[in-house]
Amino acid sequence: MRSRGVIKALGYIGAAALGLFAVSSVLLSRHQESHPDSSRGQRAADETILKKLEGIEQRVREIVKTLEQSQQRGAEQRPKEPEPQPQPQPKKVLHKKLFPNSFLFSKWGGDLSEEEQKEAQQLFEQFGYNVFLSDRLPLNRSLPDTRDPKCATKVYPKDLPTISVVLIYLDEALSIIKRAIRSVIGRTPAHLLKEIVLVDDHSTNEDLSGKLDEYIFSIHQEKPDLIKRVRHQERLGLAHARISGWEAAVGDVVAIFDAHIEVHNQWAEPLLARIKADRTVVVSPVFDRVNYDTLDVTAYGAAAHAFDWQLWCMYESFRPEWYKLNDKSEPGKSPSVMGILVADRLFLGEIGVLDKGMQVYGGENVELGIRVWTCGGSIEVVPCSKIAHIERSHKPYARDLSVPLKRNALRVAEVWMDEFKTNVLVSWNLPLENHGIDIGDVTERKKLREKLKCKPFKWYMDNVYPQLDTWEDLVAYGVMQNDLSDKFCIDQGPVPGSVPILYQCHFYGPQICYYRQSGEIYIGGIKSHKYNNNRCLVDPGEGHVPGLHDCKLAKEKGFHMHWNFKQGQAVRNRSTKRCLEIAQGRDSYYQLVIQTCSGQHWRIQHLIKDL
Ligand SMILES: *[C@@H]1O[C@H](CO)[C@@H](O)[C@H](O)[C@H]1NC(C)=O
Ligand SMILES: *[C@@H]1O[C@H](CO)[C@@H](O)[C@H](O)[C@H]1NC(C)=O
Ligand SMILES: [Mn+2]
Repeated sequence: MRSRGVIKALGYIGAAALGLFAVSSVLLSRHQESHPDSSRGQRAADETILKKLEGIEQRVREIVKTLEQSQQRGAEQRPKEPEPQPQPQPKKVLHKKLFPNSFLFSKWGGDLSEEEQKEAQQLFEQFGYNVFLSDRLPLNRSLPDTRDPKCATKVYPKDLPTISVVLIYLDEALSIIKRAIRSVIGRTPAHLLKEIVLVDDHSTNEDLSGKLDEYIFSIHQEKPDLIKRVRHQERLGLAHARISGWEAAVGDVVAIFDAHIEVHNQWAEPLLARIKADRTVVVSPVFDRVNYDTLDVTAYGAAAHAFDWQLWCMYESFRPEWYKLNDKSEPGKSPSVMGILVADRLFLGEIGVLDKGMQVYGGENVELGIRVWTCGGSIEVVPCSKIAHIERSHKPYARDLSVPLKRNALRVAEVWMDEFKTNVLVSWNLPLENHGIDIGDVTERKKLREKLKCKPFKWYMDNVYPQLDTWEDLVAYGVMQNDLSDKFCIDQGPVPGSVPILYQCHFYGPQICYYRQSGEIYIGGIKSHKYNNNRCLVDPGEGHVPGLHDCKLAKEKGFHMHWNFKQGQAVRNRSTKRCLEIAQGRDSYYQLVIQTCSGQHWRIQHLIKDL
């Protein structure tokens, strides 16, 4: 009786843990933008998952222990808690922590009164960063010089192009925008700063009208007409907002930034010098991270800006040539920009600025990257130019950013990716035909591509972004279901772990499978980059438990990892004569097993080539 109760509890919590994993893996992919470099970021993400699961395991162990103890003790009295010892009175008043689980207070705010905590937490939830603290820091606070030491010794020409700085915002905190303006004025040579263009994509907080007007008025006492304003009467989305900032700008060069930034000393000169030397280069500064809770600056090294097949942006190493230079102050070529971009104003216009058909958030930066490279320009990240950028805990555009990103990514694929557009559909687990998502009208963008005589996407893959895996021999993808039970799907199973399972279908990442021409079956995702490893279904050769192992490792160890499969037929390895099947365990639930083929049939959701 007793052990059964415990097992039930375990089973239930195990399922909850799996559910949590499904959700957390989805959430994590959403935050890739924030990671300093892809591999480091991914590792950190994996570690977070591991920690979470370890935490859950620990909880399970504790619960099991408690259950056992309480059952052993039966009606016995619980041992008495030790009497609390009188504590020496601290001199400082200690306030109760009202939000012990809020990320805002994990490192900050220990000395806040309860009233202050409430205010700070409310502002944090509204804006995604510490507005309470921002309101109390000087607008002209100094920032640490995080550049490579060589940068400070560089000398730039005096006669550089002028620059218009466009700050885009949507419901940003007033003090954050003021600090951005203050830093741009204070740290850009006055003869180069043509103007600051504020673009308000229809914010709703009232601070951003009256009080911001007052601040601008005070700046105009000293620098008349330095600040221009563009206000949208309805929300147009990030791409559109950026375009309207470009349209309002008149400087030789336009810099399009988020408004939750502060520029570092000498941020503009290296960018302007690069554009003066070659007007077809679109450049990006390097962002340092401003932590959303403490507003401290964490230095980031320079890295290329890139993306995966879903078009989430991410950091990536530069091409090998950059490392051979052995000079961290030198600009590096980059497949794309992350959103912050600086370009010759007229050149940006000639190649089509940004795609006005993009909605809400995401994808427009990748579209720009591919377009610049394939239509005659290039993109560079310039290490001597640094911007401190707040990584918000959440973004205001949409609760689930994957919805607009998916739609915008399909647009990019349709216009720019030729035969590789399949990969975007595959990565979002959409069918190749009739995916049912309205991507808007793309005829103008297709015409633009023709007019500019842009190179094919294959050229971009070969020459600009060879780290991206072409997925050329992929034949099928999606969830895999067995004829005998269509409520259940193959699932990667507990993580960490190496045993795939059968689990109620939820259609999230952990259940998506990929079948390659080589006979490999991946479970729980496919990596976009050649340097990352996938996890392959393996027949361990003995016993009935299937395995799921890093494919490269499995190959080295000589595991049986090649499967014959046709739609609606068996999944089988001919040489071992065994099949992936399902069988009822002692508890009468179906389990995933490897056994002598009994004629079971599998279906995979989508086919790329006929199977
Ligand atoms: C900020 O401005 C104040 C008042 O103008 C000035 O006294 C102070 O030195 C400035 N601080 C920095 C770091 O520039
Ligand atoms: C079955 O497994 C063996 C050993 O891994 C492998 O050499 C063989 O190619 C597999 N059979 C098929 C049809 O993939
Ligand atoms: Mn941002």
